[in-house]
Amino acid sequence: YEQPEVVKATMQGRITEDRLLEQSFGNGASELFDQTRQVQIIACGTSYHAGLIAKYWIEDIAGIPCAVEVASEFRYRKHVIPDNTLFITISQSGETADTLAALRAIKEQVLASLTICNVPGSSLVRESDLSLMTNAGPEIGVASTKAFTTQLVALLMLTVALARRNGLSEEQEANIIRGLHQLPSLLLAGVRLDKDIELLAQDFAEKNHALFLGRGPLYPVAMEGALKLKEISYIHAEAYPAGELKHGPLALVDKEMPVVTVAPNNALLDKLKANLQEVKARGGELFVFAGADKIQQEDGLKVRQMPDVPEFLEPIVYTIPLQLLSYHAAVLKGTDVDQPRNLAKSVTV
Ligand code: F1P
Repeated sequence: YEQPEVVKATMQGRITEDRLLEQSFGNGASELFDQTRQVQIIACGTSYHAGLIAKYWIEDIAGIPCAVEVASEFRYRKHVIPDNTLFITISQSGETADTLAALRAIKEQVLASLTICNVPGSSLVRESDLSLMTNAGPEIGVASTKAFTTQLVALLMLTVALARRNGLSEEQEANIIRGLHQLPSLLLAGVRLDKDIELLAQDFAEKNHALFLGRGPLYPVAMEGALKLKEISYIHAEAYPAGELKHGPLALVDKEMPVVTVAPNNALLDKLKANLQEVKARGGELFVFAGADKIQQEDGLKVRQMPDVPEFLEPIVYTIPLQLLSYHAAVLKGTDVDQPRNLAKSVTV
C-alpha cells in the first residue's frame, strides 16, 4: 500500500520535470555509461524478475544487449564477458550471498559494477563501483513487494541513461520522465482495486495450483505473481509466456486450475481470446487484468480493468494487482503473510 509513496522517494532528487540526473548513480557514472556496450544483470528471487523486465527495456529502449541470470547459477560457472560490460546486481538487502559471490567472481573482468539496492552501506553497495539506492524503506515482510517496484523505477532510470547514448531524443526522454511522474497516481489506482481483488482471491484460496500468463515484459510480471502466491499462500503456481500455453501447460487446465493473465495491450488480448476458448473448453477459469474496456466480462472470464498506462510503465503498474491477489489469498488461507514458513528475508548463506 505504500508503493505510491516510495516510488516517489526513488525518484526524488534524481529526475527533474523532464530530465534524468545522471550523477544519481555516483561519481564517474557518465563516463562509464559512455563506454558501456553490453549489460549483464545478476540477482535472486524477486530481484531477478526485476532484472528480466529491465532486459526488455534496455534492449528495446536503449538498444544495448542485456543478459540476465540468477546469481545462484552465475557464480558457479565460467563466463565469456564481452568487452565494456556493465555488471549490474539487484538486491533488496544488499547481503544475498549468491549475488555477492557473483560480483566478487566477476569484478575484475567487467567495465564497472553497479548495484540497485535498498540498504545503504550494505555489502553490495560497498563493493560496487556505482549504486542507485531504491529508497523503499524497510520491508516488514519476507516477500519483496515495494522493493520490486522501486527496483523497476531505478532500472527504468538506468535505461534512460544508457538510451541517451544510443539515440534517445530529449523529447523521448521527457516522455519517459513525465510517465514516471504519473506513476504514483497510477499505482494508487491499482491499489484501489483492493476490495475487488479480495473477492477474486476467494476463488484462489481454495485451490492448490494456479497458472500465470504474460507476454513480453509482462511475462516476468507473471513470474513474480506466481512467486508471490507460492511464497505467502503456499499455493503452487507457475508462470508461462502466454504463447507457451498450447505447448504443454494446457494439459494441466481444468476447473481446479485458475489461469491468471496480465494483458494490458491489444496484441496479447487478441491471442488471449483464443486461449480463453481453450481454457473454457476445459472448464478452467481465466482471471484477466487488462486495460480499460479492452475485454468484456463473460462466463468463465473474470476481468479487472486497470488504468490506461504508458507501455513502458505496464510492468510496474500490473505488479500491484498480482501482489494483492497473493496477499488476500494468503489472508484467506490463514498463512503468515509477513513470515512465510522456511523463508528468510536475507539469504546470507
Ligand atoms: C532476494 C530474495 C527475495 C525474496 C526473499 C529471499 O533477496 O530472493 O527476492 O523475497 O526475501 O531473497 P535480495 O537479494 O533482493 O535481498
